[in-house]
Amino acid sequence: MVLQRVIRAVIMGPPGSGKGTVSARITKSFGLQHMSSGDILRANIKEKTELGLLMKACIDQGQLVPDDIMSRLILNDLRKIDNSGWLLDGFPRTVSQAEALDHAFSLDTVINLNVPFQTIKERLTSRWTHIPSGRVYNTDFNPPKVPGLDDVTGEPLVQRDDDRPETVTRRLKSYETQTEPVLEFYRLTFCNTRTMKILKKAVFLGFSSKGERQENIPL
Ligand code: G5P
Ligand code: MG
Repeated sequence: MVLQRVIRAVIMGPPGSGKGTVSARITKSFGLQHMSSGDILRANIKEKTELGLLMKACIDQGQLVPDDIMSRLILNDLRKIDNSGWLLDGFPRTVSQAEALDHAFSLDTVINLNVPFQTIKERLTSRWTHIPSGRVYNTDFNPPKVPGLDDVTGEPLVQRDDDRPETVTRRLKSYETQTEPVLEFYRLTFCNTRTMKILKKAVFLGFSSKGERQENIPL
């Protein structure tokens, strides 16, 4: 029996940077489950669940959903697919969410999409979405086969309520103030893990943790 390694990863980047688009490609290539916090919230809004009704105004105004609600929602869903590899898109978005995830699961990697804000604004004005599946199109970059219709189901595509220019500006602002610090959180977390690996290897090879030759140890 071949044991497959379970990969757990996060994809980050400003609103409209291409997280959904890139995730679809990565999850297909690596056989991972794609979990998008935004898609989960939009499905709740569409189904008019209690959560969806409560959160709609928040999302439409470009504000973040409260941390405790979001962390509980995503961590519960992740526990249900505990044995599978997954790629998280849109979560965590604050340091508090990153800490909650860190307590529950250990990550293999964090991918960051770095796209200039002006490019994002242009992309979002021409984005069309199939809400039930989360599939995204762009009239310039990847248009649907039939204009206005989803390639798989043939159902109508819509423009997201939070893609209005003034809401996009608010989402980008919230990204700068609340989500960019998460990148620093991961830089420090991964840097510490890497340091621990170096130290463990140093001890294994007979070097002291302060040994001068640490830089020679292959990582
Ligand atoms: P979402 O749904 O997580 P955002 O704002 O993080 O929303 P969004 O808008 O879904 O991110 P994306 O997934 O990063 O963007 O980008 P995309 O849809 O794949 O691509 C954007 C466009 O660019 C598309 O038209 C695509 O075709 C095109 N494109 C992609 N790649 C390229 C490329 O390489 N070249 C070109 N030319 N075009 C390309 O969250 C929504 C709301 O839910 C709440 C918040 O209110 C949030 O605002 N929320 C949370 N609140 C609190 N905590 C959380 N963890 C939350 N998660 C969601
Ligand atoms: Mg998305």
